Amino acid sequence: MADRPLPPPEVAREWLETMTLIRRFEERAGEMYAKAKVGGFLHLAIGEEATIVGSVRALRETDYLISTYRSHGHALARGTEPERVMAELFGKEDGVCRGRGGSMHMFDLPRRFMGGYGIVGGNLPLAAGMALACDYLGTEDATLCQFGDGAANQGTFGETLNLAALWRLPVVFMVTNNQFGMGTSLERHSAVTDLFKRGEGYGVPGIRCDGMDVVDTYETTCEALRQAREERRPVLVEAITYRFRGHSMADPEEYRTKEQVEQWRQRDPLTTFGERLSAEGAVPEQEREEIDRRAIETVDGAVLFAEASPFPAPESLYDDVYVLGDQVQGWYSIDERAAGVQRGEDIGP
Ligand SMILES: Cc1ncc(C[n+]2csc(CCOP(=O)(O)OP(=O)(O)O)c2C)c(N)n1
Repeated sequence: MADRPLPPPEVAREWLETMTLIRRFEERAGEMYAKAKVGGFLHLAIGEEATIVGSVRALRETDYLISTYRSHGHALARGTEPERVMAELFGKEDGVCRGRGGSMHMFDLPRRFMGGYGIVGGNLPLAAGMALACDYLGTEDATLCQFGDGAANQGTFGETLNLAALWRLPVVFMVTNNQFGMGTSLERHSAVTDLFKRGEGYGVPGIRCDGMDVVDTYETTCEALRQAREERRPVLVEAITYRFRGHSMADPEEYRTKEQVEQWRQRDPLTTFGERLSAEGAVPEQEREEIDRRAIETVDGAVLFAEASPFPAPESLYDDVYVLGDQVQGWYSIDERAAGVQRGEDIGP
């Protein structure tokens, strides 16, 4: 397919800047994980930058975005400060969730980035809820819900698409088809590998985009959002992409060959877009180096910020957790500050 025309140079440059920032951020996050600065899991989206930036840039500021555990890039693209994203990875107080969420649970309410979810497919019903709220309140806001090819096999996929079509909700479901659900390839986990066709039986039309091409992803997502917003019906977009790194940091990658990875790397979205911008005179090569240098500097600053931020105080452990009353801890929690273990039945009003 012929390349779609580039957007105006200043727009294209900003896309390249954001994609570069995500790449450099993810690389450094991986290094920090290896140095045990990051606890829990860490899922990198290196290789998926065009899918992230192309789709997020199609959103209005008032639209909602919801993603998965692989969502540092989504937060960055939505405008969350890199310092606060890195501090969250470090489990520090200045993180976006005050260090309580970690890598899998980014969240930025003012920017309408509704997270970061560890449960595969768990974000689809939530997205339908957001779209229902927008509809109910009579706004023109839409929701973009991103999930992986593996998640398309979850029951929540069918349940949510059915309801969204029935209630004509303004939501775009984007399946980020990076070819694998952990160590299981698309061909091994799915009978129908044209994932964009999966919604048809539920009344959700599908379109496909090249998720390695930021321009194609942007244009396709814009059209899907337009339909969702104006025609009041959900759309399923399949973005074809690839993750260059393992599923998470602990992945021996025995399910794919080095040759396959190398083949996809030839289509590295950052390199191909950067080279195209230079070839078409939008961003000279020298300026691309400058963009890269600035991204590295920003990430350096984010690491210093995260290092300097304090860990949450131990006594804040029970802050913001679900409780049954104003003062009373839930029966399932053990309040170490209390004299005895509280199980609810012996707690007064
Ligand atoms: C309900 C549920 N089942 C299983 C898991 C374990 N798990 C974590 S990631 C993952 C693979 C999901 O793959 P995909 O949806 O393609 O997303 P990707 O990791 O490729 O971005 C699985 C099975 C989980 N987190 N939640």
